Amino acid sequence: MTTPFLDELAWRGLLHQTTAEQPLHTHLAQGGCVGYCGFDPTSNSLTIGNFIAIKLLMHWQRAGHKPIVLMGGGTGLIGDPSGKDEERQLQTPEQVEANIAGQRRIFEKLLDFDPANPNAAIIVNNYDWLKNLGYIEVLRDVGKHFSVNAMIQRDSVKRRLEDREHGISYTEFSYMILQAYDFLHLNRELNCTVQVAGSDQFGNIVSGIDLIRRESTSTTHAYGITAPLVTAADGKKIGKTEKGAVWLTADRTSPYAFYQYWINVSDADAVPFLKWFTLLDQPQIDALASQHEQAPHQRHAQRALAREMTTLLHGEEQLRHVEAATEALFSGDVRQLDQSMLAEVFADVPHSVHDKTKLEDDGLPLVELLPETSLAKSKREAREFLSSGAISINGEKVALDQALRTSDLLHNRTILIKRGKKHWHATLWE
Ligand code: 485
Repeated sequence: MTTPFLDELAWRGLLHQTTAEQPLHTHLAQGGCVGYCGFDPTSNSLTIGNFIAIKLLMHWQRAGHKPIVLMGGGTGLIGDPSGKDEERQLQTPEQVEANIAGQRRIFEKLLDFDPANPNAAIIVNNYDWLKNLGYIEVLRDVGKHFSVNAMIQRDSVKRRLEDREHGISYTEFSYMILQAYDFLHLNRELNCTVQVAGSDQFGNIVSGIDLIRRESTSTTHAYGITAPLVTAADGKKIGKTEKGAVWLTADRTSPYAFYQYWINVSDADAVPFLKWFTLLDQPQIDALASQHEQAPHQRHAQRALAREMTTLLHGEEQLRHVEAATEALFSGDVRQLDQSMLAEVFADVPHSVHDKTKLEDDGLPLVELLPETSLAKSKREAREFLSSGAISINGEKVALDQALRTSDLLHNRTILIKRGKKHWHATLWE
């Protein structure tokens, strides 16, 4: 028996664990199943690390099943201890609300919400049902099914019990009960039978399945499917750069920086990343993999990865922009960049601010300016670089005695200086 969803995850290296293997296969083979993944809104955007879980839902939908995105408006007020060695800072309800709005835009881009489709995705917020639960009611109806003996054996809790210094509050200790209750609620209300997530959530998923078994009729079944917590080949977390995480929205990581992240992944990461992150199919990735193996320096795999990911998250028009910008930077032909792309491309290079009036009349000699930038330490060094022809202005080589003038300003504000092949500095004139 083949189950397109699990087969797809398996060849991509995205399948870590499932519950009840055989019954799950039979269940999925019926088609049109309802499955969910929960996201606690701890930020107003999501990172490429979170993308893996969204990808599970994308494959789920493409295999004909119905995805539910659960936004943890309730659980986000509590804080999941899974994988955290310290108690979390409580978020305010306003923060959680704003974060949900921020994350929603991402899901709307990546899943099909068209209600005309029988397997259209939907978004739910667990605050809607968790807020109405009464304490006495939960302790009697739900709490009785949870053994504290078992709860303290769970990794997330155990670690914190052993670590006296940090410990765990009753609040976070109770988190798994809420997540279990969500699964029960979605099972009852929306016939949801599958929960997908990263492997750190396996315990929480099993708690839900147990609760469903105890609370429902004997015919109800529920299953869990997890993806591995993927890491880069050097063992590091994916998408963490010196400048912080790589985000899925343009307000936190510009499309240019996003594209650059993918184009620069290591040779060892390129093919696994194609499988994990893109929607390219197996023959397409196999073809790229063999090109990559024969001529890694041509970076076909990285280029495809950058193209696919930028299109998925930012659209084709943005892809064309960032490809043009990348080419301009490579060839040095930066004069053609429009104002906003200029800002994106040079957002991460060293820059300095100068007095615009100095550019008037005879202008400002480069020998004087360079020591005020990151490119030369002294006038002597500046003279050396200039006379060896190492310096270019807005992409054009300059001579030793050259001065900068108002006519050199790009978009009336910026002059780009480059030393050698790749040391850029942006001067801003105000
Ligand atoms: O009913 C649920 C309520 C909340 C959650 C899941 C189901 C969220 C879950 N407890 C959680 O903390 N998830 C993490 C998060 O929100 O950041 C991450 C997981 C990761 C992957 C991702 O969410 O650590 O493995 O599942 C979607």
